[in-house]
Amino acid sequence: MALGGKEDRELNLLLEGPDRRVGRRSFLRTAALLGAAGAAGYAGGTVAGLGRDDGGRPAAAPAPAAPPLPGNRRNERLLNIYNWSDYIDDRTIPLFQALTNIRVNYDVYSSNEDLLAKLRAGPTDYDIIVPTSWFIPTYRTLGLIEPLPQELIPNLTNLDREFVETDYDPGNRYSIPWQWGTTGIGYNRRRVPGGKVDSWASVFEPAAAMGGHVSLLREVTDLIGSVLIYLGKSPNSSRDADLAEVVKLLRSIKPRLKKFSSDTYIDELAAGETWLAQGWSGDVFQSQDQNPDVSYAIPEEGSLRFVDVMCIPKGAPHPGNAARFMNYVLHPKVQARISKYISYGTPVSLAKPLLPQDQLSDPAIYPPSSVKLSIVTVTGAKLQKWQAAYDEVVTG
Ligand code: N2P
Repeated sequence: MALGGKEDRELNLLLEGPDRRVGRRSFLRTAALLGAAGAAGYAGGTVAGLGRDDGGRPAAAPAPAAPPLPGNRRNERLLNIYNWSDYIDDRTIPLFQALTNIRVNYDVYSSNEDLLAKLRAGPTDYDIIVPTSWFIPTYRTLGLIEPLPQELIPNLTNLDREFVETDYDPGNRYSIPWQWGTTGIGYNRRRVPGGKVDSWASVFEPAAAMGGHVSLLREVTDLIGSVLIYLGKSPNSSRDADLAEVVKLLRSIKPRLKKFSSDTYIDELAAGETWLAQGWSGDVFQSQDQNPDVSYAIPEEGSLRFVDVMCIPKGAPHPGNAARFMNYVLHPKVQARISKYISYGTPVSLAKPLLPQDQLSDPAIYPPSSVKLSIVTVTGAKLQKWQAAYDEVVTG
């Protein structure tokens, strides 16, 4: 039975169950439609360079003043989100917009380096960014993020303890987890030797027959960290000799690679153009949804585990609206909807009863503690060294 009042309406919206997963292309279509609806239906202007729907048109005449929302620097019912590509379902933004009458501009990137470079280049209008947790000390040192208005985020209490008691941001003063995952290998079972992959050797010393069908991540930390693990070094090494070995190995295999990619590999794996891709767990499952020959492996040498976290850039125009979105995302039903769709791990265990059993029991999504997973930390001189090693290989 449909419920009536405002609170009931909010409940109805939250209660909408996890939706089916649809491909990224359908999401983009949905987003375009929503953009049009947003432009017609919501108060507030447009944000240069951020809107997916302004298309260069002049901003519409201001709508009649809506009651101000506390906590913002600009009195606008707007929220500018900058998140990873392929990292959200197709319902969360529309439902949040309908629930709050806050219009969302949603923009995407596909590597921490791209995100950090954009933030370092000067002020942006983003209200939420989602770097990987191991970059938080760097963002703090550079003064690029501000404390969260926790009083507007009561659902913080839903977070699992391990995502609260962290070394990068104890107590979530600056960051709230979005989702977490692992780095591994997506592969096409019909194409790889023996139909199975269990070692980093498959991508870091690919068989000649795989030539032109292998891709590696366009992401400094994952690329350098995983090769260090493969070489038997510490995944956190910044020793010059270790990094020289990493560069040597990657340079030697570069002619066999199709490309470095941290986004297009999803479709390329699905299309059967790429047979082996270093990739992130949920991304590979999204590929598998389109092509059942695709599998995901966490190599036996071990790998990396990451948590991507929502932060508010310093001086953001709408920190209050950012907090309202963070609070919404921490609701178990919303967590379940996102997690089900993108196949990454949720930091809110209360969402787990709402997830399909096959996802919960999949060791590739929720790996048992026996799987060797490391967390890297990248700050200061080490970040520069890793970046230099990466540049030598990827751009050199
Ligand atoms: C989403 C990839 C996010 C994981 N496509 C990388 N931290």
